[in-house]
Amino acid sequence: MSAKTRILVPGFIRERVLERLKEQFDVVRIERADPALIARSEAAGISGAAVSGRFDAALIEHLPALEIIASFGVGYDGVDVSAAAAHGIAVTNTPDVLNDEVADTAIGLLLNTVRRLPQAEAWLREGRWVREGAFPLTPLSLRGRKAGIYGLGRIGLAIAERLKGFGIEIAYHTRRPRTDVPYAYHPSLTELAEAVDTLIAIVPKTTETHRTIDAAVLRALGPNGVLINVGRGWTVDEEALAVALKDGVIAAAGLDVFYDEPHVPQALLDLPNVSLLPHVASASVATRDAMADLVADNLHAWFDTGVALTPVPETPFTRKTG
Ligand code: A2R
Repeated sequence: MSAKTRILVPGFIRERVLERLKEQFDVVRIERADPALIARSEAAGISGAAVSGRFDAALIEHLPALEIIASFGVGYDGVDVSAAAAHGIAVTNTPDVLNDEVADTAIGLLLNTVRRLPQAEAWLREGRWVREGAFPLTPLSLRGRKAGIYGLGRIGLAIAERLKGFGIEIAYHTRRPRTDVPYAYHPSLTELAEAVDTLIAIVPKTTETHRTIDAAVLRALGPNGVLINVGRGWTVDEEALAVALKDGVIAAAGLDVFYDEPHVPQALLDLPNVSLLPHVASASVATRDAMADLVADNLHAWFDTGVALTPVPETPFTRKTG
């Protein structure tokens, strides 16, 4: 019998991924994605990898027989995709299966932020309803809001679908306008922020999106403005945001993602007009199971059929055999 294909799994990954991989492969575990943790002789026998988090060029270059890296999550900024592409290695992510969960969370975070629902619940739990009476009326409401979606991709579209149900007007900014949606397109983020009062960010972490939500964009959003971010913390200038929230440049923000997770700037923690979540947008058992299955299914498909299910656009490779 021929030896089983060997799959490297560095660092933490959902147990379900490991269970699914063991159906067909030999799984090689290392504590973290560090080439020093795998001897050259063993590295030479690794054909695939599954990862949740970082996989850098040094590790890629340490694995001469590596064909594919299956990354957990739709954002694959932790994997050095240019290094992978340069070596002809396919990279896969887990798109689509999390769209609805992330969009649901975005709407929940928007409601929490605008209607201050977490603060209202704390008011009840702290006995203040009994002692002091009704929770104060919220100055903000969803009624009459205009939403601007920064990144109208798979998840952005699912958010737009939900916002339609709330009777909210929708506009968007992407690099290229879409031809398949009725929403107003704005060629720059600042123009979008000027046109709306509710900015929802759901763009990937790339060199182009770094701290693009800055002081100027927040000024354009205006004093009734609400910022929601469910994409990457990388996209927001957090210092400028804290100042804008403190000085009333915008009204409120709801954030599920941060620049240096799990660290949240004290300046944001100190503010009453920001709703903060610990990066939970896709974090239900059902959705994380679906993501885990897609990681494993990509590896199974690659080694069974030579074609990955969800390769990222930078690595549209098929398997070279023989
Ligand atoms: O720019 P386009 O036309 O490629 O549209 C994409 C947009 N986008 C940008 N918009 C403005 N400026 C940029 N520099 C820029 N780069 C990308 O973001 C597209 O509308 C959207 C990304 O959509 P998808 O690739 O379908 O990603 P998905 O599945 O919606 O997930 C978005 C992100 C992930 O990358 C994770 O970082 C996060 O959500 O969980």
